[in-house]
Amino acid sequence: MNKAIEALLNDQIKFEANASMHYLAMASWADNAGYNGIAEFFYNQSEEERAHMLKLVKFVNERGGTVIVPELDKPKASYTSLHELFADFLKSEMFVTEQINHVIFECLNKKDYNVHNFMQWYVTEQLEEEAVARTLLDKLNIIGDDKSGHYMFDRDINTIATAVDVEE
Ligand code: OFO
Repeated sequence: MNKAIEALLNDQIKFEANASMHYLAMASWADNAGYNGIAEFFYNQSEEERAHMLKLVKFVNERGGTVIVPELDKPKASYTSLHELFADFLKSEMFVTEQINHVIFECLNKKDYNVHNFMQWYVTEQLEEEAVARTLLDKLNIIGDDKSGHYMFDRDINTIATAVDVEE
């Protein structure tokens, strides 16, 4: 495997792992604050990001590359509002999308069509995840500070997220 591409895939392993820990911290904050639906959503997101990381780890190993298991950033532990929580979620997904686009760009530059092909799965996944994050933030913007709205958002979040995923 091209060394520059291998390094980019290792970076991506770190970004996915960071996202997993970031969402775990979000789940834990929500759980503690009594938002059980939001907690479940982020526990699941955290698992998904871990799966994305593992998929990359296995791919790099299969291709004869060397995986560097990364040191992770300490995630933010508390939030002042649901809006802040979901704005962070969208920001995190947009960052990952940007990084994936960068890997794809470099694959084309270096003519590594195998990795380019492998990364297409991530492109589709990011489209879905960004759409979910954007929809949830839109809903919160409609709800504003209304506490009963937050109650219903927490109750319905997993249904809303699944519906966006299915539409995609
Ligand atoms: Fe790894 O899918 Fe989003 O970030």
